[in-house]
Amino acid sequence: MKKRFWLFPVLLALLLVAAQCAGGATPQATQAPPATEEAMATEEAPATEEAVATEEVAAGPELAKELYVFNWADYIDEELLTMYEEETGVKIIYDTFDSNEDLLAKLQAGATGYDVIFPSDYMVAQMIELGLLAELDLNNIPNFQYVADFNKNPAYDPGNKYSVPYFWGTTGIGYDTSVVDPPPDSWAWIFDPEVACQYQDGGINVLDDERELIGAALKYLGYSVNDTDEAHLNEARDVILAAKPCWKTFDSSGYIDNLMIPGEIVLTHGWNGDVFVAAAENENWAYVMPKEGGVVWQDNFAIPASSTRKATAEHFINWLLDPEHNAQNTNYVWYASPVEAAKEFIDPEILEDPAIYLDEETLSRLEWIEPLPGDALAIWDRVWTEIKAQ
Ligand code: N2P
Repeated sequence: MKKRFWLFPVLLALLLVAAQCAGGATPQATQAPPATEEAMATEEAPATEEAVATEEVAAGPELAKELYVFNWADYIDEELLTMYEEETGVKIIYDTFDSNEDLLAKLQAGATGYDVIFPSDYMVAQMIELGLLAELDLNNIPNFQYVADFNKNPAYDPGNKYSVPYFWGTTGIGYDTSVVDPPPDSWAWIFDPEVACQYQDGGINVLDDERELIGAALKYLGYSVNDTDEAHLNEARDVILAAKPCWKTFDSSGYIDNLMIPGEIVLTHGWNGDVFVAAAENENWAYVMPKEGGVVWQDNFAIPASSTRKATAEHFINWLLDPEHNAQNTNYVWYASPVEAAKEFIDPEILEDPAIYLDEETLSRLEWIEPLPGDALAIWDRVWTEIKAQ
């Protein structure tokens, strides 16, 4: 974990100045009293938007004028954002991050403007521990009732006090069937230079993600993705450094586009939905879970403790959990939805794919990433720095 506490006062000062210059239109740098949300919606919204907001949410909360949403790349049907804006009059300011560690670093650096964020399982636990998340009022998120039992009440957040599931999926290998032959069945296709370097010219991408990439190398070596043994972590580093010259890119936020460009990438360490989105565009793409196993994960909606628009954030979360909105999102991103009642609106091709809605046998070969104790995290961070430095 990068410690950037020194940045906090500097950023705070900068944000305060910026907020004053822009008349408060930038992310909030200070905690506003609860009444501010109300004031923003009723006093500042243009007359027409105000009318829409009042009509649509007659029985709901007063909504803020703006909502700052911070998500993974390629992880929402942006048409839904427009629909939400049109229905409510709330303007969404949307931005993306590259990894859980990137999200955490931004919050720890004092970025207090975000209202809705999407940490994965282990990062929810880590953020709760650090006091970075606001407690949710599930009464304000009635569509939570549609979330499947499998996805509810997770070990990383018992009782869903701080998070509500967004999507869940797996991490494995995507490959271009017209080039990669025989099909990969092992992490050797990424980590054994003898195999991987055959596809060096075609192009190999790996996720630029500490827990995912070191985790995959640990799986290849027969260890757990949550291993804390320094010797094993050094071994994983050496495996990665030996294969690294065969790889073209470390990319987890723009790689879908590259999979769609002919001749750019033929083999990728990747998240299942991302590969399926590429496959919908180019049918040569396929996804496989290596025989050594891989990662199963669940990403979540959460509200930073610093958010000053909590009621609006809960309203937005509830809106996206609405079965029809949720199905529209699922049909766009090709990840499994936790919303049981959305299933009747989800494309059968997605619903019936056992690599998206996993069967028990597949699940049994997968591991969840768990939060690491501080001393182990320091070893992981050192190994990751050594990997990226060379
Ligand atoms: C979507 C990113 C999926 C997030 N592009 C994996 N946790």
